[in-house]
Amino acid sequence: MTVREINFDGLVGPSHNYAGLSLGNLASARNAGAVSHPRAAALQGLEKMRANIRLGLTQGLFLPQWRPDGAWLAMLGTDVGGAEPHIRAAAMSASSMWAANAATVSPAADTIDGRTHLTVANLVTMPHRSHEWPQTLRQLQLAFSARDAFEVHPPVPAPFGDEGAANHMRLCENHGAPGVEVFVYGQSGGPFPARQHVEASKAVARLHGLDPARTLFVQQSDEAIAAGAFHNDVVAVANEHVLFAHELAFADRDSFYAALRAALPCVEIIEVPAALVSLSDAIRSYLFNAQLVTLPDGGGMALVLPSEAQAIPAVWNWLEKLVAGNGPIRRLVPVDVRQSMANGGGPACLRLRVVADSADIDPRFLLDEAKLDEIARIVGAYWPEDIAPADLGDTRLIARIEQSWLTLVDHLQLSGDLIP
Ligand code: SUG
Repeated sequence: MTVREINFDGLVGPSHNYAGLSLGNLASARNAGAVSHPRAAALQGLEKMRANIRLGLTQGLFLPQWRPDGAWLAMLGTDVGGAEPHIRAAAMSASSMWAANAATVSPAADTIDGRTHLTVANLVTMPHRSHEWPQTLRQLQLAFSARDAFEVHPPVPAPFGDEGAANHMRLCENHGAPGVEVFVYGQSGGPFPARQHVEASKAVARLHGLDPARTLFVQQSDEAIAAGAFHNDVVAVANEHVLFAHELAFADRDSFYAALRAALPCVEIIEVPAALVSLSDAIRSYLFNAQLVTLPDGGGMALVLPSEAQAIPAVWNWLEKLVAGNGPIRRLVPVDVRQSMANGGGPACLRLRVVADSADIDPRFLLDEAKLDEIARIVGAYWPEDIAPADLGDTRLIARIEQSWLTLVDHLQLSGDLIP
């Protein structure tokens, strides 16, 4: 049995658009009303997955969701033709691409019953994301159906907001060893909502059967949320024994670091000082919204980060010094995910990490380069090239979005399981 970290990326769906739906997400607000490019967006995501496979990593996939979400609209007593524009936009959202918000995952080595536990995130704070979980849950139940290896939990009930792995970090000596799980929650963020509630974090930790001595609940700083860090993964990322974080990410960093060092003495904390990289530059560049990955064959760690980080000299200079030193992070791998970035989603938002044996996972959710080529061909042939928010009610566009999804799902032999 080979347990390794698998990154499941959410494929950008054919309805990807910029409707400005996420309060507190500065990129989403800045690009509200812009014309989106769903085909280019999905191809960018697929190239990121390919680059990770070429780094020697194991790659999985979550499918986009059926849009418009007619079941949700029906619960609101309407349909896509009759809905008000903001409700229609919410029903058309492709936001499930950000798989870091799909679920929280506790690997088998951390849980009391020795199985990997996943809790689908309720995403209740944002209306356009609050209806993602039923279709996400369905995919999780399929991908992780092996009951001896996995337990998939339904969402924590509202009103306790849960945004999944975007507010969860795991530190350990190596991926298969027992870890320390860190749940980061928000309390207030000035004008912006705190999307992860401590009640939800604690519920997930209990449901997963984590050891309280190896579980930390840490408050995100109000300042970070107010500056636009609507999820912790915008200001911090962890992998194995390394925590890479902005100095202002946490409300009480000294206590957090002390507790982390006590629970995992081998931890290495790499902190970026605010004097060198301001919170605002960190959020503009999304340098922390990186995939911090362990390269195979003792190659150290690499930071797969958005190419936007190269455009801000304070950020790029700091990173170049970091990899020139003798630390655990040896390589910078910039990737172009600009279409997702324009809605506030960097490389780390687009993936959910699951530590497991790939033999236990439904192979329809695992990728190799040949499968990537086929998916790229379908995206190239079907995904719309452009969408302006005003087009979202257009019946021809809707028919095309539906056809794109059906073609992909059929190709991946998931029609029988995913079509209601
Ligand atoms: O929830 N954007 C997403 C971005 C999520 C990023 N994920 C992580 N940080 N892990 C969000 O705010 C855009 C909404 C729009 O269509 O305007 C949006 O939902």
